[in-house]
Amino acid sequence: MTNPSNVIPNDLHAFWMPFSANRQFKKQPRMFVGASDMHYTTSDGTQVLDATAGLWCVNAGHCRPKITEAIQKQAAELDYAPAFQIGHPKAFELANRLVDLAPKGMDNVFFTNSGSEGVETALKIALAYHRVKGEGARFRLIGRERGYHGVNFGGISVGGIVPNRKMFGTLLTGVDHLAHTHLPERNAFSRGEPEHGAELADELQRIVGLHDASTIAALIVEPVAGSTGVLIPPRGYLQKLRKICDQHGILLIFDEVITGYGRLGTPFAADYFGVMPDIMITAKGLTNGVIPMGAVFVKSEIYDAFMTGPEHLIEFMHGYTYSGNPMAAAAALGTLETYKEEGLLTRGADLAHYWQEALHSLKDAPHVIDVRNIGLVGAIELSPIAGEPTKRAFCAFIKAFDSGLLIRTTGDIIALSPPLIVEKHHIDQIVSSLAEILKTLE
Ligand code: PXG
Ligand code: PLP
Repeated sequence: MTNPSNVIPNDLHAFWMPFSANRQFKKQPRMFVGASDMHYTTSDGTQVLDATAGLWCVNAGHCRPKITEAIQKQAAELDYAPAFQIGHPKAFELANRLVDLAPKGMDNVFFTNSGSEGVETALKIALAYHRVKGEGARFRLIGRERGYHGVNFGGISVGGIVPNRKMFGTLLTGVDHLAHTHLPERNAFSRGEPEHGAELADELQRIVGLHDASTIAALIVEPVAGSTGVLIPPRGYLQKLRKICDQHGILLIFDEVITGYGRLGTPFAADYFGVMPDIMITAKGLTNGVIPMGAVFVKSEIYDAFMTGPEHLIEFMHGYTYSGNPMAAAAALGTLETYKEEGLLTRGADLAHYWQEALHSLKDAPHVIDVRNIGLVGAIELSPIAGEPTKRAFCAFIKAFDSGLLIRTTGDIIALSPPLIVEKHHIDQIVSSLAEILKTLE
């Protein structure tokens, strides 16, 4: 099979890569062929320091023995079990372990295969919950500008990323959005939660006034928006959202796909902010990224509301062929074991200050217009090249890669989220490499 005539024949053509510049990539491929702990190995044998935990998911570092062994053993013991009307012990064991780890009151878990499916699941639970309670008029879903909730239709409807939405016609109806909370003019160079902007939560009150609470099912937000460039909630903002939701019987859904499993130095962002959602979506770090899996947590009141009617009937018409599948469950159990043994779900708290000060040392580096951080997440926002947004940060990504450092960029923002096993000397290396790269950017 050959490519169009202007491209050299290769075997990269068939794979339509997700969220990638396919043509640019296939001319200049970047390939990982191995990984261990904090590093990837490229196809030419270079070691690349992972400052992004893969795609925010490899929280325990790469190729960790407990996880590898769990998967190997599971593959030989029970490969697949039907997900509907039949169980296998590890899915139940995992659900119990997760409930023990989650904020108090999150008592039931629904398994999915990704964050995107977790989002669809959470939205469907919210809508169906009101209906089983006799409040079926609550059909509206509220999201937020710059929110990322995966790529399926429900998720892009409540999400707030214009390029992810505009190509796909009619999305879910009955959706409204809060304003995003990124206020660089007031909050630039914040350490941790920014001081200004909690009043943006009052927009929810305005939306309730417009549509009436009796039509609103749920509000979904990322506690810290990751994908659109690490947007940290202003101090008091999430608490206000919780209060307004409570006043009006609106379910609060936290999308913790990035913040879950230790990213902020607590098991979940709900713990960090002391704000308890009604539904919590997790994925990524659940299995250390090794096998696709998501877990949607719900409060027991929600689960219990469905457990009515004749016992032989299915209570919730939803599920995936691979919900809680044995390989994923084994990977997740191995992951939780690793987190526990190494204290990784709270390790971020010990390192957060060092991380913060290291990142903020880049304040005066060329092109830097903001540095922000929380837990073991950080962002360095660059001024865009006039007329060519995203180019400067993408150039930083390529230069970093070529110098042995993996970063993520979104727009003109560099987002950093190293595995939670990161050591201080890795942090020093990330920051000194970035300082050098920033000096060389156009
Ligand atoms: N919700 C949130 C908050 C996410 O961050 C998803 C849902 C979807 O998860 P899946 O597993 O379906 O991809 C995500 C995923 C990036 C990046 O570089 C972020 C995500 C995925 C890939 C890249 O910012 N977030
Ligand atoms: N499409 C078809 C034709 C199917 O039979 C199924 C599942 O049985 C699906 C889609 C959904 O697949 P999954 O359960 O893996 O999400």
